[in-house]
Amino acid sequence: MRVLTVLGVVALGACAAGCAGPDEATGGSGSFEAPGLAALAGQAATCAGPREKTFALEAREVTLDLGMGLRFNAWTYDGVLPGPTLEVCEGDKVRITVANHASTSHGLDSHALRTDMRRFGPVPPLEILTIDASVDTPGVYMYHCASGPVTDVHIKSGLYGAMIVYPRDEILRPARELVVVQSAVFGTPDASGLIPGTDPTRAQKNDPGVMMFNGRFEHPPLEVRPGDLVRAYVVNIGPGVAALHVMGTILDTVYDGAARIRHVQTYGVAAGSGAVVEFRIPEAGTYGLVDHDRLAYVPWGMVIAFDATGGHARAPAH
Ligand SMILES: [Cu+2]
Repeated sequence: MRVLTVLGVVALGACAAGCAGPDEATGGSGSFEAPGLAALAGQAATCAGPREKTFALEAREVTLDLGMGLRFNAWTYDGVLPGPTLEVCEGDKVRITVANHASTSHGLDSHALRTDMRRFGPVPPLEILTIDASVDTPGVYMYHCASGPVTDVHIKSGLYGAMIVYPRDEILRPARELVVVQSAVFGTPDASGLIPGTDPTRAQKNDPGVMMFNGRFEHPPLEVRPGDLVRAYVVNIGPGVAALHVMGTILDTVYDGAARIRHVQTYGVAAGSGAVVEFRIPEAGTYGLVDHDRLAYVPWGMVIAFDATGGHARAPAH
């Protein structure tokens, strides 16, 4: 297994292919684009779109490359870990379908919905679950498999993702945006680096083999400039509380439900919850988003680096 250090990660320096160009940086907005990072449509495009939105997901069993020489026999939505980010706007009507192409029953429970939980399934293999509901509360929410008493193992096997409900009337500040989904793998790799599936005993004890952001152990540094505002839509699948911290700065604003919390060094996001966090890049340098209670996993890549070493002057007031 290839092990990186914090400095090793942030010292990668030059931005990997797919990072935003210089014209998009300072004072810029829009989704970061990088390998392994889901691009976002964003509030403006999502809220300008049709007020009825349909998401067709597929439950699939796939072997995923997690990076650092490890692979995982995962249960997924659409073959990716985490599942696709579902972007909707406050007041939208939403239809979510899950076509079950896996070998056991699966469903879908989105925390953004207020509806009879029995509508979340599960459905057996080869059947399609359909959920119709509306979304009325802005925020970033967890969605996950719903399969009765065995839901825990299904979630821990990879059936989870983030759903963003953008506010319709409150226009968000221009920012560079990304989704951060924190989760874990509850298994042990074999000699070839394959984690053959979820170990039910470890799952029951909430004893992860390794934890990760966005279903991967490797994250290319994201290019930013001093003065940039970064907005992270954070969902914690679990286990435990994610102690969200950005090394080198202070969280400017945390949106947690209806609350607006200012100037926080570290913010706790419970398992099964989400928060939208904003921070400004104060000066040229490198910054790292971590779970401050899980720094032990940094050598396994559990850090997202922001690279502002492009040599630009310190930004004015922020
Ligand atoms: Cu399931």
